[in-house]
Amino acid sequence: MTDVAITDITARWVLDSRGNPTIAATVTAGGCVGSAMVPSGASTGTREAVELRDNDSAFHGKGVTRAIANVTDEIAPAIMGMDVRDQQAVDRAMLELDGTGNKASLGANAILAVSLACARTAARCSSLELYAYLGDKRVMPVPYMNVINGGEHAGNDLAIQEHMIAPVGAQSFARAVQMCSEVYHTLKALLTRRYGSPGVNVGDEGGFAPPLSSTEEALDLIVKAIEKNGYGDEMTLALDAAATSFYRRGRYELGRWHTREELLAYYEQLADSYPIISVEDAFAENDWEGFIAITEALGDHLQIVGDDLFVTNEALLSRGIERGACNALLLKPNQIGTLTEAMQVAQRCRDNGYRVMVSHRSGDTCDAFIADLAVALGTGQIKAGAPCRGERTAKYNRLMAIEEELGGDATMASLR
Ligand code: 2PG
Ligand code: MG
Repeated sequence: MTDVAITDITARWVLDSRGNPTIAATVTAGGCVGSAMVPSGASTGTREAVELRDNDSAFHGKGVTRAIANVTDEIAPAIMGMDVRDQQAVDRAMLELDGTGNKASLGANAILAVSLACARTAARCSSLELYAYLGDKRVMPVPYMNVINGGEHAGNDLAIQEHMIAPVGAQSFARAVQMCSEVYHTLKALLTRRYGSPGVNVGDEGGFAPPLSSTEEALDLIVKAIEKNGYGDEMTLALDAAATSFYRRGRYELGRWHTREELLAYYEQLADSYPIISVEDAFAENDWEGFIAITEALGDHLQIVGDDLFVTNEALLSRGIERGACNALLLKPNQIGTLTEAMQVAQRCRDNGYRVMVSHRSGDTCDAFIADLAVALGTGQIKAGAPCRGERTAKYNRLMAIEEELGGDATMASLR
C-alpha cells in the first residue's frame, strides 16, 4: 500500500438538472477526499457507453440503484488499495472488471463517477488544483453558449437543437462570459417584445425556447442581439443540429423533408448568410457520407464537429480520420466512461489535426469537472449551455476562478 492508496469508496444518488437521479461517488485516499457527479444526455448517440438504469417502477425506470451497488459491491473491492494517482491503472481495472466493450455490465455512469472522483482525490493528495493535476496547459477556452434551444431540449418546433454564440474575439474568459450574458439578455428583450413572456421560457440548457420553427429566424434574432451590443466583430455563431433527431429513413425533416444533398446545400446557404464558425452533428450518426461531404465542402473554413458520430470513442474517431469525416470532436467524458479514455481520444485528435470541444450534457449537475479538463487539455473550446441555470453557470464560474488564479499564466484561446 502506498500512502495514497484508496481506502474508501461510496456512491449515492443525486438529482440532475432535469430532475432525474444520477450517481455521485466519493473516493478517499491518503486522508484526501474527492467527489464527482455524472451528467446524462437526452440526444444520446446509440454507440455511447451504457448508462445503467434500473428500468423498474422507481423514477419511471431511471433509478440508479444497480449502478450504485456496482460501485460499492464490485468496483470498490477491485480498486481498493490502488494508488489513486495511477488513473490509468484504476480505469483499466474497472474496464477489466466490466469486461464488455461498452461498459454494459457495471454501467458507464458507475465507472465514470469513480474515475472522476479518483482524479479529484489525487489532485488533493498532490496539493494541486484539478486543472493543474490533469494537464500542463493553461489555456482558457472560448465558451460556446447555447442561447436558443430546440430539438429534444425544448418544447418548440426548432429542429436544430442548439444555436450558440461564440465570443472568439474576447481577450479574457471573464470578458467572454460578460459578452455572452449581455447578448443573452438583449435576446431576452427581443424575444419578449415579439412573443411576450412565453417567448423567454428556457430549455434544458438554459437557452430560450421561443415558439420559432426556423433556424433562420433564431439566427436573425441572435445576430440582432449581438449587433445591439456592438459585438459584431468579436462574436460568431455555432450550431449543433443533432441531426439524428430529425432523420427518418434516409431523409431529414427540417421544415420539409430534405435529402442528404439538400441538407448539405442548406448548411452551405446558412454558412454564407451568417457568421457561423462551427457545425456539430450536421447529419445523423450513421450518415458517414453526409459528414464526409460537409467536411469536403465546408471543412476548410468551418469547424465540423462529430458528437453522436464519434461519441468520444477512439475507434470511431479513427474511422473518421481515415474517411475524412469532420475536423473536430465533441468530448463528453460520460459518452466513453473513463477519464483515461476521454483524455486519450483528445490526444488522438491533437495528433491528427482534429480540434476538440469539451462539452456538458443536457442533463447536468453543478459538478464543474469539465471546466478544469478543458483548461488542462488546452482544447480552446468548451460548450456548457447558456449563461443561465446553476449547472451551466457552475462551469463558467469555475473557469473564471481558474483564470483569476492563473493570472498572467493563463492564455485566452482565440479562434479567429
Ligand atoms: C449535445 C448535448 C449537449 P445531450 O448534443 O451536444 O449539448 O446534448 O447531452 O442531450 O446529448
Ligand atoms: Mg451534440
